[in-house]
Amino acid sequence: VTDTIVALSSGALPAAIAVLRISGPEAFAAAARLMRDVPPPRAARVRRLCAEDGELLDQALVLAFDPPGTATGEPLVELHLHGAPAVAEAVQAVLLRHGGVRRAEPGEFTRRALMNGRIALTEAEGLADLLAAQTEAQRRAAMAMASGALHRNITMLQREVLDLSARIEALIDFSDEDDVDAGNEAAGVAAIAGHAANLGQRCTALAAAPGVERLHDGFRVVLAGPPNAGKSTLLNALAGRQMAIVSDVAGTTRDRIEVPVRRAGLPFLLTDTAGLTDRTDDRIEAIGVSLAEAAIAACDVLLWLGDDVPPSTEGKVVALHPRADLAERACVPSGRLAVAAASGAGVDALWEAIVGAVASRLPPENGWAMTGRQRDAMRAAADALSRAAHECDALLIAEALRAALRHFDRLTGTADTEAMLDSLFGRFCIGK
Ligand SMILES: Nc1nc2c(ncn2[C@@H]2O[C@H](COP(=O)(O)OP(=O)(O)OP(=O)(O)O)[C@@H](O)[C@H]2O)c(=O)[nH]1
Ligand SMILES: [Mg+2]
Repeated sequence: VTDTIVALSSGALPAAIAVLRISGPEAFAAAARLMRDVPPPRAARVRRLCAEDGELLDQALVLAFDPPGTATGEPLVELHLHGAPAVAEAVQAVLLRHGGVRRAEPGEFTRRALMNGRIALTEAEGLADLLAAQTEAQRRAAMAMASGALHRNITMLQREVLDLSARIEALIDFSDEDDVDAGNEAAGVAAIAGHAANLGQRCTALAAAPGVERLHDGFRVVLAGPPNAGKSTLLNALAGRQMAIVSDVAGTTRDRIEVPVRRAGLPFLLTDTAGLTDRTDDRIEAIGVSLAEAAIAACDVLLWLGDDVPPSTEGKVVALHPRADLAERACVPSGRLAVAAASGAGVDALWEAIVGAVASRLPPENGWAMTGRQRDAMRAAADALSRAAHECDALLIAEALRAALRHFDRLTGTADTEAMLDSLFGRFCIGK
């Protein structure tokens, strides 16, 4: 038997309104303990909510929804209470005294929506990201995911692979019969392999969607260069606050200093590093240098403050001409962006360059970002399809296509594992 669950679905109290949600087979009966009569489905009514002894607890707007067309797919009642913590607690206490009613676990409403086919797994994942979204780019990517854009793409691929599967199974069945023309069969297999190759390419393209990791953790912008180049001064200017110590002593910065900053609706993680030098006999500075080298290796954007050639990195390099306010540095070499962090000159232009450097790694307008799990499953499907494309044996093609379908099932949640769902819904708040 399914429990009936209750939780506050609105934000922290006190607030103007508190929305209490009740979902499950006993939702209507539990709500009836509080009021004279539960309003008819989908009609908003004001009701006096009373405890069992008749004490008035609140006047509330009550909404009842009958299945299957509800958010959870179950009988659902919403009580829009006045947002005082004591009121919400007293009303919940009455509901919890009803048999079969308990408090909801985090994300349990959404989990039921998934179980009852009200939303797809990728949409639930998008919803989890949406709740955690802190920047505009995160919000847009999560919204696209929550609205099912990825799911629609997967469903389309799934249909085409199923169709190929059916065709290859038919070929296998017929090849048992003696009068089948071997040339025709080979042509049929080749056509199916060609189509599988095309589907595999489409999966690879989908798997190339940007990762949500960057949208969550921020693009890694690393400031590096020789000692005393002005890295820490520039970090402070970019962050708009005093984060790192500045001094004319070479080797001031030893630790990596990380500052999360939002700019143009994007999250960035700025990292100040120790000045790169091989002429130090200070053990601690040497450790700082190796930390700096590691940061450079893992960056998305390198801001290079040295006058020599920047180190080659995986990320984009923005070569700077720092301390441009000094008379002896008035001449800006070509290909260098002049900044004078001490006065703030050039800092806005530098931000533009940084945002431009990460633009290509952003989800397209209304595009979604993929989680690592989704990308793995999509890549595995692409691999299975390319296996099918390179195979001449009908039986092996059929097997590869079945493998691709299993990976799609993992993506859409039809072949869900409990552990994955637990970790997903653990990210939700209670009442969601
Ligand atoms: N005139 C001028 N001086 C600057 C500017 N930026 C930094 N400085 C000076 O340069 C010196 C070194 O600055 P820092 O920001 O500490 O340099 P750093 O690269 O972090 O140095 P380390 O941490 O030792 O590697 C300080 O005396 C700063 O005041 C600038 O834009 N203009
Ligand atoms: Mg420094």
